[in-house]
Amino acid sequence: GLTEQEWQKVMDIWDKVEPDLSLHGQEVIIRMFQNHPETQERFVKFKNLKTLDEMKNSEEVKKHGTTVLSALGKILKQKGSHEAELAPLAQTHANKHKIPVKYLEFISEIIIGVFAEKHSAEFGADGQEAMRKALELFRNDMASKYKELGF
Ligand code: 89R
Repeated sequence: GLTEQEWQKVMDIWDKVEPDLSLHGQEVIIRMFQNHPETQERFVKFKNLKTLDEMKNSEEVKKHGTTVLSALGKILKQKGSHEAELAPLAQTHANKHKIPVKYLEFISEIIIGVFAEKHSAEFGADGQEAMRKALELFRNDMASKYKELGF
């Protein structure tokens, strides 16, 4: 797990991100599609987006980015006691969307990269390390749920 101090660092960065979730979310989703095109294939609603411009102009991408980051924010705020949040998410991402843990690794690094770029002053090496640990915990617990679900 994380120390109270590490959770505090995670919450500090989240305070910076939260006022503009849609901008951060849009950036995360687009970068995930650009760096790992196989992730885009999982989205019926985004398969048709071909160019970077199409992605940037898509209100749906923005909306989904907000959905993803608000869900992630809710999870992080539980500081590891996220069973109630993770169960339904693992269910849909394993059974319905078929998202391997490997993809969760991709998006974790992208999230850290985007936040670090946008908030370099507040998000130093120790903050990044704390966020990395929090996202690792999230992934490990998702992986256990995936296993229970036979995915
Ligand atoms: C949240 C990662 C990821 C992460 C959600 C997160 C409800 C593919 C988070 C639901 C939430 C909330 C929803 C909506 C959702 O057609 O509308 O559980 N994701 C939906 O369905 C990822 C990654 C991929 C991925 C999909 C697809 C849908 C979906 C497809 C359906 C969209 C539709 C990257 C590994 C926050 C907790 C490829 C994470 F934390 F990892 F960033 N999703 N999802 N997601 Fe999610």
